[in-house]
Amino acid sequence: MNNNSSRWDIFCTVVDNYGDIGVCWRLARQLADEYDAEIRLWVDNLDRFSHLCPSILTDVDVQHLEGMEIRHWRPNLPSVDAADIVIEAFACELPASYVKVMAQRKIAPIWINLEYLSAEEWVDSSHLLASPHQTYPLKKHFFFPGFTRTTGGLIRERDLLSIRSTFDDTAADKFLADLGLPPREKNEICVSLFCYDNPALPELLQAWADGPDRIRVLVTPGAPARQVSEWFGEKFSPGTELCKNSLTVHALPFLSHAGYDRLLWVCDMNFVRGEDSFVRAQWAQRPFVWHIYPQTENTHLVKLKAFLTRYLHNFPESETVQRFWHGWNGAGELGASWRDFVAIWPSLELHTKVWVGQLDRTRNLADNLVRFVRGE
Ligand code: TRH
Repeated sequence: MNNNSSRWDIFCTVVDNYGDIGVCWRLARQLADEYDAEIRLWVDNLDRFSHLCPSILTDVDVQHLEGMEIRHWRPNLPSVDAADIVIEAFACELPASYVKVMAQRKIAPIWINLEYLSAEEWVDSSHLLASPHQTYPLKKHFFFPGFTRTTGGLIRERDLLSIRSTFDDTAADKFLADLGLPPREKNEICVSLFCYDNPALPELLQAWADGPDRIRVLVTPGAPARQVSEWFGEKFSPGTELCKNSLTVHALPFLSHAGYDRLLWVCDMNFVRGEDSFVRAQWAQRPFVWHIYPQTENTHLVKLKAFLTRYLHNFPESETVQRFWHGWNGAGELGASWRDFVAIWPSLELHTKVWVGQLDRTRNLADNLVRFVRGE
């Protein structure tokens, strides 16, 4: 960034799970690493943050990490000055005292509300809309991540795709060995599993166990590991391996962001969820299946459909993907659709690479934010 002195405050509340802090942490690091931004990251739940970043101290109010200042965001914010750029992640609502300080600055900060990711069409026309504050001479801008050039784009670090392209079989086997896992074998399908509690999972485990293909499933902790444990009727903690007919499952520990990326690169297919893992699965350039964050009144199914429409544009076997993804999201039978889905794996992989090539041509979220701040 030209104006190296730009100071950014990023405010993040952890609503649930890992996505809110996952996105904020990733974005903060990229802005600091690639744009020399001076970052102060405010997080209301350091315990959750420490899952993603074990070096976070959970009992201090101020700490410095990777060139950033991390603040525990408590109900009573200490008196601080306002930054040049203020990001309120996912409408988390800034403390009133902080907004007042923003208004007292000679030059008003650039105030951005970073929104959730959606592929719906209205996002393009809502991106960068502004709303004036009711009391102060401040304006909040709505910044929408997205899949087109007229949105804020997706988080993608500058070197991500080149690092991904040099990740070869040797690197993959080393990654697996470091996790205590056997190397990949040619005649088996390797799958990573990260999802919410999913009523369709037992049916899929059964299809995997009964099917003709050998399947190795690398299971992330939390809901997926719990469900796999129930299905087998066995304890399933990190390091455990369980088998049933064609199916072998391994329980993983919670990985770092870099480790989780590599997991996605190692596997032939990735089951992902929420927002951030869903985006990372795309950068992995492998077929993936999205368990979308469930919302009331099935709003999430509209978002699911919007994404599928974009992703599967011009893909001749789109119906097979639609059927499997809808079944996985409780909007249809999963039934025999696994067999059909796995049968189109080679063409879906090629299609996913083309899709990622297209996404890569849209600028990434951090870059778009910086350009917006510079007025470009
Ligand atoms: O955890 P998520 O479901 O998060 C969210 C929240 O539910 C949030 O409230 C919702 O609004 C949002 O989704 C859409 O899924 P997500 O977004 O994929 O975040 C998971 C994060 O955890 C992501 O940054 C990847 C990271 N992760 C690791 O770093 N290591 C791991 O081993 C795993 C399994 C995940």
